[in-house]
Amino acid sequence: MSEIVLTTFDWVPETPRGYVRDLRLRWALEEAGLPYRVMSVPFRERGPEHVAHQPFGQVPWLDDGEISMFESGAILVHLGEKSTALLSRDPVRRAQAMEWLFAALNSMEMVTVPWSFLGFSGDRSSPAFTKLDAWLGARLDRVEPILASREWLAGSFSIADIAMTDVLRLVARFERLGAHPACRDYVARATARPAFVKAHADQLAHFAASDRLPAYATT
Ligand SMILES: N[C@@H](CCC(=O)N[C@@H](CS)C(=O)NCC(=O)O)C(=O)O
Repeated sequence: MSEIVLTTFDWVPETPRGYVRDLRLRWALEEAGLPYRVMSVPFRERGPEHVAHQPFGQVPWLDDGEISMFESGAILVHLGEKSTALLSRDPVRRAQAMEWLFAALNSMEMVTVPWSFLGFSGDRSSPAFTKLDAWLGARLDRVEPILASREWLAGSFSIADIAMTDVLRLVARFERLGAHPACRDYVARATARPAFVKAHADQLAHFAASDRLPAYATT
């Protein structure tokens, strides 16, 4: 079996720590019990080698033998093919996991990312933020009864739950799940899983280890 190598930044500022998308893949790998190694690329200097693996100069990407893949959702599917702990072989469950994976990354994250960017920038009374917040609220209103009616999105825990939880975690960070208790409980349930706890702690330790590097020491 080829070695799985997950690449992320060597360092990021405090704010995104615990939320960088390599977390999704660490979490999946821990759930599946697949051995892997973590490699770093410089946060500041993103050279041609980096862009050859991730054309937007972002992270994460994953190497698995002759395969090198970027996009966390695509990598989750790749890992799902390796373990039934991540993706059922039952066609109905599998279809549910795929639709909810895409819903998390497309229907939800397409709203949560601009919403959080504007939220972090501070002006939450701007018309743009108000519109995005209403859009997010409408999406949450639809997901709420679904999460109230089932423990996991596709029968058993799957890659769809990793993606949806990670997307909703960012919303929870701004305390925006107050009116959506089923979403809040779902995030709490998923992030209590030992695989998430380890993945999260490992990411924090990974970035903290670079705080003393000369390139980042004064930041
Ligand atoms: N759609 C991509 C998004 C990747 C992404 O946004 N990565 C962030 C870290 S979580 C990043 O590299 N940000 C630095 C930048 O955009 O310059 C995925 O899911 O893999």
